[in-house]
Amino acid sequence: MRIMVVNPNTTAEMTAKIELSARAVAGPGTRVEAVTSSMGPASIESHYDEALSVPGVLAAIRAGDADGYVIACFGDPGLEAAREVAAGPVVGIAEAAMHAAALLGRGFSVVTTLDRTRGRAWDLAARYVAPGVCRGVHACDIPVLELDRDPAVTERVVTLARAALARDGSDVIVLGCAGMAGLPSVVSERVGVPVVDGVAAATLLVQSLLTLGVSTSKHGEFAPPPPKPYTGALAAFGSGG
Ligand code: 2AL
Repeated sequence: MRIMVVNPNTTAEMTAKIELSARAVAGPGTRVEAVTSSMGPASIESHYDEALSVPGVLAAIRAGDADGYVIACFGDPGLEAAREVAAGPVVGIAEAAMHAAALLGRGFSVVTTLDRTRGRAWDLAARYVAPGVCRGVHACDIPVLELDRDPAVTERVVTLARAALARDGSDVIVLGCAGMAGLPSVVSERVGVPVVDGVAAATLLVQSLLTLGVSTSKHGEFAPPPPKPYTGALAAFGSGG
């Protein structure tokens, strides 16, 4: 089977890291290809960035011919729209990580990048898991594109994760950015609880859905969108009409 992992930001170095993380867990019969969005923000750390990342995500998925898709940004940008247009299952990394974490303990804490992204993480937790399962969302205050460059990242995430576990009374840590994909084992070893990276979790969830032989229901809400013309910069996204 072939899984396309879409990096919704336009930074190719980050895509390479995402691809490594997805390939590290994919089964022997699974081919993983990570693609960088062709338009939009270099990193996603605001509602504005997130909104403007969605056309690139949808363009990549519309052009893709994989069996299933991962949206590799912790805001899960464009997830529902992607389900309408993709031929196979689509899973977001926040969705996958939070569902996985909820299977591993009574409650989890999210460790993310900038303080301003915490609201989106809380919104997604309210959507994906039962009340009280997400116990806290904590920011390490490192911008997405600094995650690779700042040698203090692991230490900051470990310190924050320890404090989060104590303060929130949680059992599991969720890493709240695709740029943290390389960190789960080192953080888990240091902190002593399961640490979930959404890129790996989403890749394996898509692989599982494909192995089960199931995909997004096209019965109602996620049927292909009604054809109509689109104008201006979005003209290529329209059809028929
Ligand atoms: C992210 C992410 O996963 N990719 C990106 O560009 N921004 N998430 C975040 N919380 O900063």
